[in-house]
Amino acid sequence: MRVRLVATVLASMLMASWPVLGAEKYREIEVLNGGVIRGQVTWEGEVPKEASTEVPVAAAQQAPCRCRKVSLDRIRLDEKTRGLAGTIVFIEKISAGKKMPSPGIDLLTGKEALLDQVNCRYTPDRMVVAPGTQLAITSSDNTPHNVNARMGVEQLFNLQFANKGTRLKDERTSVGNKPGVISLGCNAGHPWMSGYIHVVEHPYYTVTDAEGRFELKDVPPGKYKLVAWHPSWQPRVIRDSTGKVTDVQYGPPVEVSKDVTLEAGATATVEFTFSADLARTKRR
Ligand SMILES: [Cu+2]
Repeated sequence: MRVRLVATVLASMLMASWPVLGAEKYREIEVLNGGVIRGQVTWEGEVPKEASTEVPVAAAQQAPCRCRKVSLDRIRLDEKTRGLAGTIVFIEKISAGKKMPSPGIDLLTGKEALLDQVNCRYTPDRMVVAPGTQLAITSSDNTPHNVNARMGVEQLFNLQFANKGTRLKDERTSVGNKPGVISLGCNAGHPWMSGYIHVVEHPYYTVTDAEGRFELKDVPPGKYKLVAWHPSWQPRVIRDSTGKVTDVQYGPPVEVSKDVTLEAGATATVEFTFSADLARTKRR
């Protein structure tokens, strides 16, 4: 098992300027003898307290829910199975396989990618889309927001939402053509707001369900590296001298990878284990 922390500034800069030339482009083929890769992502040991820090919300920042506190909600655990929900699982490199959904489709749901802001959270807060996706973005909150989208050090867009129901109906916002992970944040007084959009070139991406289980179908036989990606669970909450929360700094996402060999028409099972130590010991 290999572990790495991604999204360091240096790596992001390198990726941002790395030429795509020479990279093998994904080919769509008819998968006749495909197999299934399935498994579960589980959490081992204690859940760090920071993962569910409750951030007090000042009156002026409150959404229609009038919530006084917002949980950072970084670890979504099924108590019974210890399964970790919301982990994105994907094949790292694959040259050919099933059809890639059109730009604009969220690969995790199979539906149109629509980003909403609900009770001062991005909904959904994890998406996977094709390059060239024109994203629909709206706000259901009766409070000002902005969606500040960055890939590494590059700002892709920064949209203002003055009030409830602000829907860019006919307008769409491009996620660009560069593969990578876009992080979303709000600078309008909601520093805990956090979301991630993976821009990807092949369709073998999925997300773990409430019990941490995942399944990738129609995978051509072969040897692959399977990756489990989590947005990290140890935020730093910054307060001013009066105790008011001024910033929430999330750590770099955590990736765990495993090698898997899939025979034609077979099912391969891969189990991932995440734990608090993973980020602490492997941080660089
Ligand atoms: Cu906001």
